Amino acid sequence: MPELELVERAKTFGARVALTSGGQDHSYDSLLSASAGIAASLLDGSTDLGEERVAYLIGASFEYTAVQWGIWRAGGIAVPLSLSSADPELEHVITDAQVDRIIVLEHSLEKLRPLCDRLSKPLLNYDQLSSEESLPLPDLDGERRAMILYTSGTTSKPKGVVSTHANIQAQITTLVEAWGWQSDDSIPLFLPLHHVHGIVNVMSCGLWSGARVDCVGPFDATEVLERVADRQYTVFMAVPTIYVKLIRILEDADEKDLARFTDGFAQMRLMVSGSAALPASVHEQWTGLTSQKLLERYGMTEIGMGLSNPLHGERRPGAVGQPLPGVVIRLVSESGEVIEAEGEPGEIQVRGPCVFSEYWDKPDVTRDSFVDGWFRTGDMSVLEDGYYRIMGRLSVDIIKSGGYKLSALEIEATLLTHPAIRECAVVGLPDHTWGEVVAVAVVAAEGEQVELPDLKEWAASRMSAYKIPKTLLLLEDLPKNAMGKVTKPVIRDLF
Ligand code: MLC
Ligand code: AMP
Repeated sequence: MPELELVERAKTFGARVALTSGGQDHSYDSLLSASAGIAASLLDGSTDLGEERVAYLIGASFEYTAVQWGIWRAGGIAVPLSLSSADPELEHVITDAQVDRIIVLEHSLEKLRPLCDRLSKPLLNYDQLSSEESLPLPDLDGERRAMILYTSGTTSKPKGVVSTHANIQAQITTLVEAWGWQSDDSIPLFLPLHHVHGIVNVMSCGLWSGARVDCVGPFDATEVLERVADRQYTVFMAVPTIYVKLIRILEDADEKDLARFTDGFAQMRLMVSGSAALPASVHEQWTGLTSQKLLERYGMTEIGMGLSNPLHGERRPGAVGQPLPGVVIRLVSESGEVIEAEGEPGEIQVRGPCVFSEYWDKPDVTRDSFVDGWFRTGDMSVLEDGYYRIMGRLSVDIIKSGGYKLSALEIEATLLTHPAIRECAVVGLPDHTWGEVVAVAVVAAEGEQVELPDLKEWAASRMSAYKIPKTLLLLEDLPKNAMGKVTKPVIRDLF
């Protein structure tokens, strides 16, 4: 019985370089043997992990991929943890997904030990995982659940998005086809590996194709630019914030460096932007500097990628193009009518093999997220001259900052545990670099003071840095509407 197609394909790429990590090239053969060793070690004599949830906190590296493939090959569900999470956020994922074991590299053991001890979860050291033994691995069909990614929504705490192997394969193959991935491609990986952008679009598409994925580490503009100047890459994928940050550096660079960097970008065959709206002005500035026309696409953890500008043909600034192969899209009006005409806005709803199977352990939320088999994205869009344009989200409580999706409700719930805060409302303010930045309006408790620097310090051990409010407004009362609900658009205008 064959293994996953991703793994079967890797066998045909053999000695080619799969990943560059820690200054070393690693072949597809070594990825296969390391992941088989990890699978055998996790199985520890059993024949199938039977969808056991195994979490791991590992940065982009050969080891990350070996662990992900090892869990998959042993029949488990991979639960990647975020390197930027604070302990309460890690605890939520570990307990919500009912994770049984957690894998880390040696240097992260101490960081996770207290939490794992408190939760009575075994913490495994990668170095001690590998087994030389070659065991028969279980048969996996496409419907087996493969991965849980946590994403914020309109519920307070992040929900686990469950994808099957068939979902992930569909998410990969649609992009390989649409964007012409080839085995001679080479791509830098500097995005976080607990979200689809880094995991599917960059890493898995690259490995599916026999290409080279260069694990750069957390985004460092200077490091990335030097590697680009070395003409190491054919494909580049990033969120809009990264393009804004790179533009700033290119504009300040001296003539010689500017030429090195822009030549490196100009010779690539494809540069993609997504995860948040790419302002048309940034699109045009990038073309002016590098002569590359960015390809903007639209996606979501629950569906992988849904809409894309074309590889060949017009890449329209401010638009996200058309449905990817195998993805079916419709727009639905507020009153539930399917919109047929151009120019009329509606909610994007999606069908297709790429659409996730369920929210982990949340059957009611899963049911409410679908209508007649269509997944409701909560994003508004309009079709104009054959291309979709994203207009924004239905909920004011969803914020996108630096490409991360944040729940205002989750941040509020944490801030409300601060003893000096009586009431608060979190909103996203438009920002050129970050897309949106988190801002909070606070009503202090009787006789208390709330100041931003103290609040930031207090929040640092409770939430990821990108969720921490960057702006604070003290109010006597939060503005409410006639129904007694906090009026966030009004609050946003007060900043
Ligand atoms: C960090 N900072 C922020 C911030 N994030 N300030 C405002 N808003 C934010 N969101 C501040 C820090 O506090 C710090 O401040 C300074 O910026 C540098 O922090 P950093 O963490 O070093 O930032 P940097 O490395 O530059 O991070 C930027 C980034 C990162 C763009 C590389 O945010 C990132 O990797 N984003 C990608 C997220 C992603 O992959 N999303 C995809 C989700 S999947 P100070 O004062 O301490 O210096 C999805 C589906 C799809 O969306 O369609 O793809
Ligand atoms: P996530 O839940 O992190 O996967 O984020 C998915 C959300 O990112 C979508 O629902 C959109 O709101 C947003 N998004 C992704 N790509 C784009 C894009 N090109 N333009 C605007 N918004 C986008």
